Amino acid sequence: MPYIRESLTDRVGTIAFDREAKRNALNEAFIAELVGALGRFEANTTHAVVLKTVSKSKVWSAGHDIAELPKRDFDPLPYSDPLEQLLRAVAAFPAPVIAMVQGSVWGGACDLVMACDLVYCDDSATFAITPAKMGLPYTASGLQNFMNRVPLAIAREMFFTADPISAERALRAGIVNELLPAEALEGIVYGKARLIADRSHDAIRASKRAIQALAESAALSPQQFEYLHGLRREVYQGPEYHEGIEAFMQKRKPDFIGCLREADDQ
Ligand code: LCV
Ligand code: LCV
Repeated sequence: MPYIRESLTDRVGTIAFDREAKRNALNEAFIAELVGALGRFEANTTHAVVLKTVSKSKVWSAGHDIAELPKRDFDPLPYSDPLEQLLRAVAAFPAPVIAMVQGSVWGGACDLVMACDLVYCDDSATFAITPAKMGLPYTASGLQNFMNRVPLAIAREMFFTADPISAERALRAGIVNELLPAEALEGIVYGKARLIADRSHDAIRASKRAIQALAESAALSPQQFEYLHGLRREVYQGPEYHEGIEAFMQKRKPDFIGCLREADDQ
């Protein structure tokens, strides 16, 4: 498995990201291994799973593999998107999934951290959600994931600026459960995982599923749903999404203002 290292000890599973060359960007093959590992852990009565990087690195994950995003006119994050499938697999896993974060977290990887049940980090961690950098319309489920986790003011700041927030601010905002010294992080995370693994798996599975169901329960009329879908389609069929992708692939800063000028000229 070129992208992850997987282990299981005393009912605590570990998945370590091992795609440093691409800053642990989550492509389809990487995600297939992550989902596969969760499936194997579920089959082996695993009572807690830790997500981490194989070694302390500057970047925990650079988010969705941008090379795998559609170039224009198609929904970049459809329900079937591998990253969306991973987020659902983490939420559906019948035991707590714990993110141990060292380094920067970007885009869909920030959504992945938010989908985890518990998050612990050291002060090298930063968190950024980046659709505004990509000209990309984020998903309603992803927005709800953030709104369930952080105050609206923080969710708006993160989505409107696409700027990383520090570990200290992430602690205050409720993104992380604890901000720990780097040398203590692994010991404390695995101590929590082992404590959870020693508790009633049935009671915890029921609590996790109930919390998930209650957190997701937002009454949306079909008309409201269609409105949200229309908002997204306007963006991913627009020039700014195309410019966002092109700019990243050409390793340059996107020129969204230029898109506005082009639109005015047309
Ligand atoms: C593919 C990559 C990536 C990458 N994909 O190293 O949130 S949404 O809605 O936007 C969602 C759709 C999403 O998740 O979009 C992705 C959002 N991610 C980002 O905006 C982060 C993009 N990456 C970066 O800003 C930098 O790579 C960071 C700051 C993470 C690391 O910078 P550093 O200088 O350490 P490089 O940029 O040199 O990247 C090393 C290699 O990883 C590739 C990048 O193209 C380069 O590949 P090559 O060595 O082949 O040139 N890479 C990095 N991120 N998300 N590929
Ligand atoms: C009956 C008790 C109790 C007790 N019931 O003193 O959250 S849920 O879903 O689980 C929910 C259903 C719920 O609330 O379940 C109960 C959760 N409570 C606990 O888990 C705490 C259980 N108790 C303890 O851990 C210890 O008793 C504490 C740490 C509270 C105090 O310890 P300490 O050494 O000071 P003892 O354990 O010696 O208890 C003194 C007396 O109180 C009884 C206990 O059985 C003992 O009675 P006897 O002297 O007759 O032996 N006792 C304590 N908690 N929840 N009885």
